[in-house]
Amino acid sequence: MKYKILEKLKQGEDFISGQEISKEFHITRAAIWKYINILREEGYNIESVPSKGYRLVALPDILSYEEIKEYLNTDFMGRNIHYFNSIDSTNSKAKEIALDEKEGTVLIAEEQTEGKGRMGRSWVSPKGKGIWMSIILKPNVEPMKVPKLTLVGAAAVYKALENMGIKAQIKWPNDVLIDGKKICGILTEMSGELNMVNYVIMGIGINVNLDEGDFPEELKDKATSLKISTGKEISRKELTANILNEFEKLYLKFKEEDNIEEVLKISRENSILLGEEVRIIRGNNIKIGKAIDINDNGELVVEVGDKVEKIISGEVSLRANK
Ligand code: BT5
Repeated sequence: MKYKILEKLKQGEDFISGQEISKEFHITRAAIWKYINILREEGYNIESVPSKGYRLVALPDILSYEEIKEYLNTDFMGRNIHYFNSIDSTNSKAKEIALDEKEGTVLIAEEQTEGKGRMGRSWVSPKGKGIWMSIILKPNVEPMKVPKLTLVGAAAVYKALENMGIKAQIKWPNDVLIDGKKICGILTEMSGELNMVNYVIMGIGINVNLDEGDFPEELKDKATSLKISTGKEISRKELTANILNEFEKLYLKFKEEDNIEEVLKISRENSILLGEEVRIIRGNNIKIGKAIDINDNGELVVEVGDKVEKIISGEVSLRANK
């Protein structure tokens, strides 16, 4: 009911009387008042004037389905959104519910208190400033193909930013950068058996409107936000929908045709690693080589001495003294 009232307020440019709402939805004035207050708590600025009724003054930039849907043009991606004001980690929660949810279900939180990076690292996710979301996927593909999905996610973020006039770069396999600093990280987690995928959780974190002070000291040199780099606030709901729109198209090609051509093109043309010296870090073992390609399987090809190595996952970082 509250969303029906919200829709009605969104349609009207001027005040809508309590009587009109009450007649249309067959509810009492007291009930309308209750729903209006709930909407206000969610961040909607609704003015009420006794003789005139209610008027929506401003829409909040919150990441509920109600706010995202007007920018969405997907078939199934993001059509079912679980929205949280605060949560430990959207990836952790997604894993709890994945088996019971449809493919394309998205979990989004305004804040994460225990946001996760890869290999037990943490992800800074302050309230109302970023996009912290996880997409539940159920591709009927061999588990060994799943690592490619991280590249699909990064390419979708790249394209969505491009649609909004922002130029980014991709650091294989899971980072998106601006001016050499990280604005997005992707954490892909899978549950599967030897030859079958139960589900994949694709966690995407984007620093949208964070200010310098939102980053801990140790990240200030390595991380930035869209607001810091462009000098203006970016609509989180528009960007979220844009990512889901782009992701659905690329994901369907991956899943149904095993085709990641466009993803590879984007990854190669906008790679921060290709042509550079990289460190391949596997536990205590560190090798130095030159990244020369991202091959058709989505693996990073690195020249180490006179040998060529293909890297599927693992930690690859740019040499610090580059
Ligand atoms: C990642 O890991 O980049 C994956 C991040 C995935 C975050 C999303 S948010 C929604 C979903 N739910 C979750 O709990 N996680 C996912 P990795 O490559 O391991 O990078 C982690 C490292 O990046 C940290 O050790 C820090 O150095 C740095 N870092 C932490 N928070 C950051 C931030 N907000 N922006 C940029 N860098 C950050």
